Amino acid sequence: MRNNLFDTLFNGQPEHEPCLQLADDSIINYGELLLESARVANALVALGVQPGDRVAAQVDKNVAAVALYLGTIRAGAVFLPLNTAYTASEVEYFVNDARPALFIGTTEAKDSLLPMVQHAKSRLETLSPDGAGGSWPERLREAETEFSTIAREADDLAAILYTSGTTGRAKGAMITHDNLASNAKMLASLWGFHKDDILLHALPIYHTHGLFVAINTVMIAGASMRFLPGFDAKQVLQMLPVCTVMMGVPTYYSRLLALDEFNARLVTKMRLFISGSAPMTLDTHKAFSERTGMTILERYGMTETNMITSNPCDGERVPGSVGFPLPGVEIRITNSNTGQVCELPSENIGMIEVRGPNVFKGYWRMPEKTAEEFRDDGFFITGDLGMIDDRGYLHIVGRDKDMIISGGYNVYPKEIEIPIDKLDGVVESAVIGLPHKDFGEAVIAVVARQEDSAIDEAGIIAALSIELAKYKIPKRIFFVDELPRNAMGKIQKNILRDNYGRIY
Ligand code: MCA
Ligand code: AMP
Repeated sequence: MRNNLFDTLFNGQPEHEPCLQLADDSIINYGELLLESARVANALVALGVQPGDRVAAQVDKNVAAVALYLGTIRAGAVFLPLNTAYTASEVEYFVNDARPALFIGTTEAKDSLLPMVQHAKSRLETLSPDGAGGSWPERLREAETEFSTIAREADDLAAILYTSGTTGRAKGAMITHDNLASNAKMLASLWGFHKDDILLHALPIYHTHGLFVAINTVMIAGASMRFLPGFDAKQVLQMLPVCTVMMGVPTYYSRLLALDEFNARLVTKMRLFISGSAPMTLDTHKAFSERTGMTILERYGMTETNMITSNPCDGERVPGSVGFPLPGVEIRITNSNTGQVCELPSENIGMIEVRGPNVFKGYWRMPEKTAEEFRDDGFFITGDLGMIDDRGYLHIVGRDKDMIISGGYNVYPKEIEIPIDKLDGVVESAVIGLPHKDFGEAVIAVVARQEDSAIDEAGIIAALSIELAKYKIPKRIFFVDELPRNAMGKIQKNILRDNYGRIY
């Protein structure tokens, strides 16, 4: 198949119909996005960006960022979005690993970005928080508004999204045009998206959830979005009455429920609330149904696989379950020790594995890591533990990977343990996730320090803040004389979780 994702998304959309409606009520219609994405594609070509080259973007959420995504795809280049919370040292790793031909960063970060971007022989352009200022809009002003979209093969790369790993070293998930096109088509149909739908979009757009699940699904259906700069519960309350669908991480829903003003009257136009990226508690599900009379639809996905399963739109949505595999997607449960496939239907708990057009091509320049995470028959090993009940609903019951999900963001303990262990006065550390009312799980560090060391919680947090994004910084640090180990010498994080789980 030769078809650029861009053409799939824009196929037949009436140009005068709205696509984005901003918080100030201004509307960007499909036609304008078509022109803006052409400008972006032309500007990229003028800078020498070739099909297959990476275009990295660490920018705020605005219309220019959406056009940058669409224009990059249109030019056949590979979009590489980066969380604006990443520090310069985190970004340096991505730049050196991905070697983007172009890096678009915020105007504020220009001075810290320029040396590393130049060192990687890349080029820096800047974009202001509102998307109107910086060197990038200057370039776009000179660009033509027509562009003949570059044809791509189904398995050509459309995007690389970095995802942290157990070793603390982030891996670039290579996502193809067909991965995204097939998932968007499937989700739009499964969730019944139509052109009159208005999605309340409060998610960040540098991860799968806000970028692909939200934007691609809306666009392929010719629907529109209320495009908010971020999640602000009060602002969301004001927008709910004019929207028909909302997507969010569980924290969004628990924050809404914390507001007394959130009630059924505000959601009379809403037809669907979707949650994912992290487990939603039964309490939140229940409180939400009681307050609104609606059941949240929970779905399950990963950066590497896009969306894997979803509860039905028409049919029973089972709280605590993530539903059925999307059409065309296969899942199975295997024994996490032996890899043997569990017979279905089965209530055995094991590793969730997935195969289908949604599953990524592999990790960027990490063939061994890619091979480790795929079975010979093409199934991808998710690292999530689950079981399929006798009605075919998948339930996620835990994780085989040592990962914490805080407010929908994944954090791997190693990323934090490595910099803590490097500090003077620290013997070793263990990072764990503990239940947290707002973020679902919170990052907590337990540190064994040298006897004479004066290092304290504030000192460690200050040191980490230079290196790590804020959401990875431990919410608390506890000190111990030594960390508990088993007979094999492995730190027993379960004991730490039990000890501190009670007092957090
Ligand atoms: C902000 N902080 C956090 C988080 N977010 N700490 C831990 N976990 C977080 N997620 C820090 C802030 O920097 C701040 O630090 C303090 O916590 C309180 O900030 P607050 O104002 O409450 O935060 P916020 O700006 O309101 O952000 C919270 C948020 C945000 C709205 C829940 O984290 C968010 O939008 N999360 C969505 C993540 C997401 O899109 N995930 C999808 C990944 P200080 O006090 O020191 O300043 S894609 C995925 O997972 C797969 C594919 C899937 O299935 O979807
Ligand atoms: P990411 O690496 O950011 O793509 O996050 C993917 C991980 O988020 C999955 O491997 C799951 O552990 C988790 N996840 C996503 N959706 C759900 C959900 N509905 N329930 C529980 N965990 C989820």
